[in-house]
Amino acid sequence: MAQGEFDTRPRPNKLSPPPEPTVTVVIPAKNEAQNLPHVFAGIPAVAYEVSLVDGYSTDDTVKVAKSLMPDITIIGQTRKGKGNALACGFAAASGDFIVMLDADGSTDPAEIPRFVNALKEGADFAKGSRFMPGAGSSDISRLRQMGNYLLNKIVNVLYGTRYTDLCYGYNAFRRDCLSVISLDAGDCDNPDSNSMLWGDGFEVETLINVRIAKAGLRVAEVPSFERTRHFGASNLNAFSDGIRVLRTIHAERVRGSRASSPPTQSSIRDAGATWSVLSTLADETG
Ligand SMILES: Nc1nc2c(ncn2[C@@H]2O[C@H](COP(=O)(O)OP(=O)(O)O)[C@@H](O)[C@H]2O)c(=O)[nH]1
Ligand SMILES: [Mg+2]
Repeated sequence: MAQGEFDTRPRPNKLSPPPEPTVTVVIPAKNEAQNLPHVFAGIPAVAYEVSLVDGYSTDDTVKVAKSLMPDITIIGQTRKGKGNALACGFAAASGDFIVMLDADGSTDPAEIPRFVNALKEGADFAKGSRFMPGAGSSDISRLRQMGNYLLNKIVNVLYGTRYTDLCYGYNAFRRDCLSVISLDAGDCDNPDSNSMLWGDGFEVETLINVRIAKAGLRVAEVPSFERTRHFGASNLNAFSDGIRVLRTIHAERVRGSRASSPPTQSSIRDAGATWSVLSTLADETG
């Protein structure tokens, strides 16, 4: 620069806020072509990385997803089940925060900021709940609600947790929780649509909740309203999947404390999850 000239280039502001965390939304989908327009209408694609994990759909799920959201990442799964789909989606996610969203229209994308805010405020795991003030469900049957209540009680007694909704699929977490959640995504080059490991089915949410609790991470429960699935029927069987959940609770108990923990401040916290609750919708506006 010549003498007497001023450097007018913008200087980095030492006080500038840290960059906003990036968010990946992982959507397991099995034959949900008819429901995707309702779901995607509520997702601002520019704000998030969106990944759909296809469960060997025989309808136009993948085609519809691509046409509605050309930037979407489509992922194939390696085995059978919603849990395996989530494992594959998590393994490919690049966001700082990962949000789990269903493809049937029951989980409302408008609630995503609620989950993201809970993580921004310091939670490691933002756990959706249909059974707290400001929450609800028009989708859950009486039988499933009863089963969920009992299984939830068992987990709370065994693990000293304060969950209010064990078997709910709307959750979000910091990506460094992945080492604690520790799901086996399998081999993408050799998918086997017939095989299923523990954790690959609907017991996946319980597995995640129990592992988060055992690792002593910080949990914030977030009120959520579960809407009725728009088209089609649930893939869940209250009895057989309920038994898988029960066996998962037992298996995780037998395995004892997991050795791995995420390389965050959470790992130096005392054992036993700490809790906070976003109990009013007013919390979102902050
Ligand atoms: N990729 C994939 N998605 C699945 C599978 N099973 C269920 N899902 C998806 O997981 C979400 C929840 O499943 P759903 O059948 O609605 O179960 P419910 O909400 O517990 O009644 C939906 O988006 C389904 O399309 C599967 O085997 N593979
Ligand atoms: Mg559903």
